[in-house]
Amino acid sequence: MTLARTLTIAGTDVSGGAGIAADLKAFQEHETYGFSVLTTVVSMEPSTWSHRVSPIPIEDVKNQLETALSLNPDVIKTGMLPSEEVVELSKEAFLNSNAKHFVVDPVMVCKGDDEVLNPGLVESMIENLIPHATVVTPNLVEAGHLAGVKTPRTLDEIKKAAKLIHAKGANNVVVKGGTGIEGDSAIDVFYDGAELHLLESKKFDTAFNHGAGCTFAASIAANLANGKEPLEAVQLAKAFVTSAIKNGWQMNEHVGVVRHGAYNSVEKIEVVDKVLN
Ligand code: PXL
Repeated sequence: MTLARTLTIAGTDVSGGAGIAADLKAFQEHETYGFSVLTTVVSMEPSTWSHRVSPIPIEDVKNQLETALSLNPDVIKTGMLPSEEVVELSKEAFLNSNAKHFVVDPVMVCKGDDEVLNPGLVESMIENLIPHATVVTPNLVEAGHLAGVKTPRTLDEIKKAAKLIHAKGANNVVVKGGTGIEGDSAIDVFYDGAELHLLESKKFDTAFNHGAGCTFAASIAANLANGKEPLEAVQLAKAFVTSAIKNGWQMNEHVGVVRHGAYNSVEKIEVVDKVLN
């Protein structure tokens, strides 16, 4: 039996909530074969949890990409890319591969920090990644930067931003409104160039959602690798990440992480708990 091959080009977050750890856990939950090219190391100072971001030397990124392409990914996903050069290398990797889909999570900041990792990155992503993306998955801040507008805050502004990003060449856009819009629902907006679709879930009263964005994009990538069409891939990923957020848990006083495998495991665990207690 063969598995669909899903490659992530991303950073490592030591907590295991976001970054390549999130991607590989999500890939596994979808029964795709996950592998990775590491671009950046993100560690946190234990008492303040301020992020320290160290790019991997460019030769090592090139070497990993060479190996990864020789392993024939079916879908390539990007996460944290620390420089314009790595953005360009990621585009070339996709174009030189036989991958059918390219999922671009346009990571610009880590949660809690609002400074863009590197100012040239936004333009470089617009030029190099967006035109090739099967799906691009910005949060509200990223959507504002990619669309060239102020951070969208209302449903109308989000819809406009999705259309502007689509106009820059993405095949499909899903703007993660998440809990950022007023009301009881966490709403994401999907646009395929023809129709707008709203993806709604309940808002959960939790701060333990570190890694939600990476997990969502990785789930989309895996669903595409398993043959789903983009809209269905995104709808299934919304259910997957909603369960991961609902079951998020606190790791220390600074960070609570999503439970990447909750969609597949929690119901079973609840049933087993009931039988054993
Ligand atoms: O959630 C964005 C993100 C992506 N990738 C890595 C990260 C973070 C945020 O902390 O550390 C490696």
